[in-house]
Amino acid sequence: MSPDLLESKSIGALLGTFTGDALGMPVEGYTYEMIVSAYGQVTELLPARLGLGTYTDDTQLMIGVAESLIECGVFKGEHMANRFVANFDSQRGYGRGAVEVIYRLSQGVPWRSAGAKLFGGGSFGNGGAMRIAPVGVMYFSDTDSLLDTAEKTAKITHTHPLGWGGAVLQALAIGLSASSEPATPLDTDSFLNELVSCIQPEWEAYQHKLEHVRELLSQPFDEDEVIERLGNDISTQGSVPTAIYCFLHQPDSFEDAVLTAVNLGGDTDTIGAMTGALSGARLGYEAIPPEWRDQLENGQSGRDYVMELGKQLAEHASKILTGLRN
Ligand code: RVK
Ligand code: MG
Ligand code: MG
Repeated sequence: MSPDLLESKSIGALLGTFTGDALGMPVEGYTYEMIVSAYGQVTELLPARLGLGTYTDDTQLMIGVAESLIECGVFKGEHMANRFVANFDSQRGYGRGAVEVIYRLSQGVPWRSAGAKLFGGGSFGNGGAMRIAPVGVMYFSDTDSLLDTAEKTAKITHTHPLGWGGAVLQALAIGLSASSEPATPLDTDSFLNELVSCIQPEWEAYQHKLEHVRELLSQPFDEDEVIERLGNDISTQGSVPTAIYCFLHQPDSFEDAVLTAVNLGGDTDTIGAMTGALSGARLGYEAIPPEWRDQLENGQSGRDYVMELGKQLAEHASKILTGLRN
C-alpha cells in the first residue's frame, strides 16, 4: 500500500469516527420514527447541543487511545488510562459506567482493576468499541497484535466479554477495511468469514449476529428488520453488528453508509461513529463529504488535531507493515 493511501485511511478512520459521532449527536436517543417526524431523514450535520459539528465521548475517548498509542508506540495501560482521565470532559456525554471508571482511575485505582465488577459482571456498553479505530488502523497488517491490543484497550473500562469482545470485533473489522483496496469491490462474505473466525467462546453470541448481517445483506434494506435483528442500542452486542452491516451494505459510499446508520435511530452518535470508522478506513478521508469535514469543530483537539493524530498513527502502521515484510 502506498504511504499516501495508508495515511488517508488512517485519517479516514479517525475523522470518520468524528464525523459519524457529530452527525448522530443531535438525534442521539431518538427512535427511527422520531427522526422521521422531526427531520424526514438526517442528510446533513444539524445544530447540536455543543454546536454544529461537535463531538461526544466517542471521539473524545478515541483521541485518548490514539494519543497513547502514538506516544508509547505500543499499548501501555497506565498511560492510556491517564489520557482518558486527562481528556475527560463531562459535557461530551459519557456512559455512567465510564464516568465511574474514570473517577476510580483519577483516585489512583490501578487501571487493571478500575473497570472490574461494573454492573456486577463488567460493562457491555459500546464504549470500548466506539473508541477502537486507532488500534484497527495501527495493527491492520498484524492481526495477532490487533486482537491483543484491542482486548487490552477495551478492558480498561469494559470487562464483560460482550463488551470487550465486541470491541475486538470492531477493531478487526476496521483492520480489514484498512487492508481493502478502495477501487476493488469488497467481498463482504469473505469479510464476514474473517470476523467469524476470530470470535472466542466467551463472546460467541456475535457469531449468530454476524449470520444475521450476512442474511440482511442478501435482502433489500428494511430498517425495521435491521433494528429488530441487530439492534440500535447502547450495548456492544446491539450496535457493533449494526455498524458492520451499515458499512457492508454501502462499502463504497461514506455518506450513504453513515447516514443509513444515523437514520436507524437509537444510539445514533455511536453507531454513526463506528460506521464512519469502518468506511473511512476503507475509502480514506477524502471520501468524507468536504462540506461535512469543513463543519467539524476545529478548536483545541478538533478537526486539525484529529487529522494530525491520523498522520502520526499512519507512521506507526507503516513501520509495523514494513517490519513484518522484512
Ligand atoms: C451516553 C446491565 C449494562 C451493563 C451490564 C448499560 C455514550 C448501562 C456513548 C450503562 C455511547 C450503559 C455510550 C453504557 C457508551 C452496560 N448490565 N446494563 N453488565 N453494561 N450496561 O455506562 O462507555 O452516550 O445502562 O459502561 O459503554 O455515546 O450505563 O458506558 O452511546 O449500558 O454512552 O455502558 O457507554 P457504560 P459506555
Ligand atoms: Mg457519545
Ligand atoms: Mg452513543
